[in-house]
Amino acid sequence: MKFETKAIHVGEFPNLEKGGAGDVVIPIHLSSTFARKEIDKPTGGYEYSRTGNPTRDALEKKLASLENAKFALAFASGMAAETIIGLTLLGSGDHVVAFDNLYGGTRRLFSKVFEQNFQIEFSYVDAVNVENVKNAIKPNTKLIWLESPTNPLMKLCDIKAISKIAKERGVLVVVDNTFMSPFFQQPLSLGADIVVHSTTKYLNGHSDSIGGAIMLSDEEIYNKLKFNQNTTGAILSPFSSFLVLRGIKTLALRMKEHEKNAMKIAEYLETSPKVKKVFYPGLKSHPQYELAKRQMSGFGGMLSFEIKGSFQEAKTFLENLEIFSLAESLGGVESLIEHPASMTHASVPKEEREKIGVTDNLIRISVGIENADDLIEDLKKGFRRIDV
Ligand code: P1T
Repeated sequence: MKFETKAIHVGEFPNLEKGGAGDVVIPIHLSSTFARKEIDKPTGGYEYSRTGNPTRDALEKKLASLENAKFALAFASGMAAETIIGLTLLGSGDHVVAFDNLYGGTRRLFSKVFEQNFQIEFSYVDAVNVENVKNAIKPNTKLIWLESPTNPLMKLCDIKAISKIAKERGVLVVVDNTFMSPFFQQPLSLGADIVVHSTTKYLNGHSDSIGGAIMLSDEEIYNKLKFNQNTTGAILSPFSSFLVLRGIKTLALRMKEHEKNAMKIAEYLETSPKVKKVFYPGLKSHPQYELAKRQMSGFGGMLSFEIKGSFQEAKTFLENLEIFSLAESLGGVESLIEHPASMTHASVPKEEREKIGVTDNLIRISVGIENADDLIEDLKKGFRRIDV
């Protein structure tokens, strides 16, 4: 089955057997518990909704199929999914090699929880250069944690090359695939072991639910993750599961539109006299344009740029737009714009932010699926308010 067909049907084939109502859309099973006739036989396999729920199950089947994984788990948020990966695969004294440019909340989880509370050691490297990752691996390295493209600088890393090195050294590779969605990139097919998503973003696609997911094919690790998810209760609710199931049905259509609009906006920004630099992997000026073409089947809807000037120019520009909402998050149908240094990456210390390029004049856009001409007009309106 091809991607678009899986996105619509997997997990939701109508039950036409005796007793099945034939719903073409999986119902929202709100029941917190499931009754049984015999004490040792849960009816239909379900006991209690923290452990398993039919709506969440349907979503997990769909999520697994989109990443060509055997298994998936749906979580209360992207951060909950990341936390369970850490709790399951890491212990005191272990070491992790991580891309130095990651979502700020992920860096916060690593430094304020895993490092401080559990004595797990992190080396942050510029994974654009595979050698940096290779050189950072130590005898106690358990995981390599990647985003590609990164949030917010749109840097890429070679997932295939890094996974090959990791395999040789017995280290697992986790890829946060939130920015591309499985429509444009499938890290497991490139050799990664575990994929993590904030389903809050493109998978749900409508900025109306917080959720996370893990997809993988290793049964032993899956069972451990599932055990810890059930034990800690980090599950996605039935209603949110329904919203993500519904969102995924239009993922393919949405991603194509996000990309089309992002390309137009990136090209426009490159011509604007108020812009210093644009970061979008679909531009030939992107230093990893060739890798982007090889590793992904599209370039996505996220981009960032440096405005000429400083914090004040960025602030004036951002506060004078009408269609773009000045808001954190991404991946919804509506365009969002934000200032990483003050918003999504505020928890990263200033010195570290500047070292990795999250400067005060950096602006990030999640390009929605409105008409691109209207979006460009809105940006022009903002630029007219600044004098550089
Ligand atoms: O917000 P939550 O669903 O918990 O997901 C966290 C997360 C994980 N990974 C990536 C790459 C992310 O971008 C996020 C959340 N990011 C934002 C809220 C943001 O505006 O970048």
